[in-house]
Amino acid sequence: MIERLKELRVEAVAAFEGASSASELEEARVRYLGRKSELNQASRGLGKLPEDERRAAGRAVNEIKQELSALLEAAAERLAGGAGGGAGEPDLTLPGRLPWVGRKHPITRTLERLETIFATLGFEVATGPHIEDDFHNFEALNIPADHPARDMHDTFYIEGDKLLRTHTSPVQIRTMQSRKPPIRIIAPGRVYRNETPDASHGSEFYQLEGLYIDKGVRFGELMGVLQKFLGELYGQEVVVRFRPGFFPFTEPSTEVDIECRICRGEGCGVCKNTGWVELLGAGMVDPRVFEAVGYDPDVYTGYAFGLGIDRIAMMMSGVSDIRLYHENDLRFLRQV
Ligand code: FA5
Repeated sequence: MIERLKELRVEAVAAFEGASSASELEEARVRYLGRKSELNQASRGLGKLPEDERRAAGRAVNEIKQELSALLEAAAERLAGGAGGGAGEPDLTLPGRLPWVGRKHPITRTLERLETIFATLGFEVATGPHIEDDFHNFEALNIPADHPARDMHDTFYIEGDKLLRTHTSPVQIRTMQSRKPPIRIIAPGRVYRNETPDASHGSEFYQLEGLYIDKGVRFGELMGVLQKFLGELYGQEVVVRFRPGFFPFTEPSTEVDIECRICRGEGCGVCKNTGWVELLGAGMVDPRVFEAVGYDPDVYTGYAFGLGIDRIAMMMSGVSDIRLYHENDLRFLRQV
């Protein structure tokens, strides 16, 4: 009997190790370990053996059962790990796995779109530092110390007169200091305000500054350029509203709103139930700014504007919370 058990063991090992699919393995299991298998029958017949043979045969049966059970488990694992799951065959009906392709952040894409539109309108790109000084961020823009307008910019101060720029307007000053008119620039970049974030306010967000200085520039040109720009961005049917506004560095000044594209003017959390979203501030450069940079206000005039890029992006893709852009959650970023 021991001899037969040894033969059985060799056959079973070959069958388990050679199984190339789950069904083949199951067949081998039934044959060598199943209820009606030779091994099981030998196990049941042990009682009929003479005393001296019984013990040795019993040990051999148990050892073989244990070994074959372990081999069966290993073979099952091997087949499950292979192509096509447990079946051992690839499932050709499954959809292919697309490789993950990275892409630009929606704010970057919006920024590039804005740069393209303004390039066609003759604007070139200028940049400036994020760590600014009091002169460029405030003084030269006609916001002296203790001026109430400083309260509108909740500023992160660093040390001395250094601060994180609260808007992109200091790039106006740096550009005018380093060049002579005509100047026609846009200056996009990140700005910082110590504000409590909500659906439409971030404490870090992006602005794009525009500046055009030459002889004889008029307010009507500013309105025309902004209307053209918003039409290019949102489609010619966009509803634009120019509201009187105040900025110490422009006179006269205007705030420019568009009808809220999340609720189509009905009122929602993003537009604070007004139906309008403020996208930018603008106006004619104040003569005091020209004096601060050494331009003659009797010779030159110009306009400036500053818009919130995050808000532009929100209105373009119907995103209802500005904070989503800065949380780096790929589940959101893959959708917009
Ligand atoms: C300014 O920052 C002026 N420097 C803009 C300007 C430039 C006016 C040139 C005139 C001439 P204001 O604080 O309103 O203005 O911000 C401009 C735009 O930035 C707003 O219209 C809005 O779109 C966006 N913005 C302002 N605060 C936030 C914020 N906390 N989160 C997101 N966007 C904001």
